[in-house]
Amino acid sequence: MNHLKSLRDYIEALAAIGEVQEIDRAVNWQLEIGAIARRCYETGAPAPLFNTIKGIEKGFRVLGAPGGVSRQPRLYLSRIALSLGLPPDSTGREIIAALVQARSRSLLPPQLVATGACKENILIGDEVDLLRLPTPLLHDGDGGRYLNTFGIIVAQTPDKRWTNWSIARTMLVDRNRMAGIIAPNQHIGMVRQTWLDINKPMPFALALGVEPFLPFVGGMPLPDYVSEADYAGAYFGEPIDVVQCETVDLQVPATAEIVLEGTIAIADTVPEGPMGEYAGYLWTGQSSPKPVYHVTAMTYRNQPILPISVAGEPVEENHTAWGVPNAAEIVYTLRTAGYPVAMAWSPFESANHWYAIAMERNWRQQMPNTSASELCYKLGEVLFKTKAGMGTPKYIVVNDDIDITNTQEVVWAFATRNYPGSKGEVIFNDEATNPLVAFLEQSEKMSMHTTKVIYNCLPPDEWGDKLPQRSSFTGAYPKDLQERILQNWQAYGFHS
Ligand SMILES: Cc1cc2nc3c(=O)[nH]c(=O)nc-3n(C[C@H](O)[C@H](O)[C@H](O)COP(=O)(O)O)c2cc1C
Ligand SMILES: [Mn+2]
Repeated sequence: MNHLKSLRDYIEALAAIGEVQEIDRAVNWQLEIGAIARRCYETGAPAPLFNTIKGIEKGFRVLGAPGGVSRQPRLYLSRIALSLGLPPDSTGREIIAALVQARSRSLLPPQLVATGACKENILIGDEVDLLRLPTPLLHDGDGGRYLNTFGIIVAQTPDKRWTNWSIARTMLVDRNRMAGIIAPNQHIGMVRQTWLDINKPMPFALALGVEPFLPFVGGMPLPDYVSEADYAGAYFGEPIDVVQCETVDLQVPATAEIVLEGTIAIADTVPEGPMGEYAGYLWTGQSSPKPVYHVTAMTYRNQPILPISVAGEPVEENHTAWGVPNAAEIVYTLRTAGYPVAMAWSPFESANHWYAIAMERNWRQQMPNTSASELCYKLGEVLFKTKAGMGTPKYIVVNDDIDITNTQEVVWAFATRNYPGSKGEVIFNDEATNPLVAFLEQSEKMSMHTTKVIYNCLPPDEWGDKLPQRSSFTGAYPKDLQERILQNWQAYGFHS
């Protein structure tokens, strides 16, 4: 495993495979950066590294699309793979396997080191000035400039037993304040509640520009009380290096580009939002009061790089750094409950509203006397009791003869194997939900409960374990003929 220990190591690894585009021409933080990054997501172009930003001091930089997908052949998932320490041409299956395997290893807490790159510049109290940072206005219609879209927020319970690292957006307010979403059913909200219970503001640290694995663990729905840093250590088989903060008793990843420290007010709020979101919509004009982050220290590397995620239509980091580890957590959760799950994946086109789950091909032998729809019901009963099943309303269960990382195959399975009505749609009413799911009714956004569905796209019970032959290149011709044709492809006159 190639553990990339800083954002700069990651950028170097991207450069080696043509996945980063340095831009020296001066760009505007007001919409131009966001629009360029958006076009990169949508065309699979390299991640843009903005070296010169108008009105911002020289050297302060922005990295767009750090977790986007690539249009290069065989490198579609390369940003995800490199972030996870895997070869750049890894498949979705290999990526999920790596994340799942690490879940059964012993947790490995981070290691406190004396200092790190994030301490090259230290500004405390009145010296803090967030307005110096190249915070972009990401979309036309956003309620403000978003400073945090890809950084890790460190939150710790007062008894210090649980340290949570997660991603939640924060909007710039002024030189020493931000405001952001703190959902009560996310761990940051649960940890904050333990501070509200003792009537104290919650200390926080926001680490921006961290080593590339950490946003993926920040987006992973690990169970309550599990510290993401400890899972990251288990994943690499070596602890993550952290350094002590200056003004709060918290620790942050040592190689972070920028660290903001402070406290989240008990009651103080300001209007936040709207912001273009991962479902692909921007609810223009809708802001709401959100807790204020008061910043008491700002430390940064020389020539700091702020990575950003420009949320919106797929594929951006919500779909990769949240969707992919969420799928791995679904596999781990269902396997731990005893179900023969081969693979799970979020078809990126679904904007995190679908997860596909592939059962081992012989699941019927492993679970005799269970119909396909009974199996779907059992899976839902497990999933919807855990955080792994909280974020998403719709699940598509297939056999592992379907490559669920290929959305074309998922759609084909849905179309040809799903029986309309109660056999094909296993409904769960009144389940806990993430309020950002696009189709929720207003009352459901408030109650954070909605209807969820498991689409039974398993081979129909009458087919049993005997699937019809697939009528395709790989399914309908002898293996030796297929190989001969592939070898001779250019000889026939085809170019690719
Ligand atoms: C790029 C990106 C942006 C995200 N933005 C938010 C956000 O603004 N609010 C939120 O609640 N979750 C957001 N998430 C999802 C959470 O990170 C995810 O649900 C994670 O599991 C939360 O951490 P926790 O499990 O420790 O609560 C985002 C994820 C990614 C990858
Ligand atoms: Mn957590």
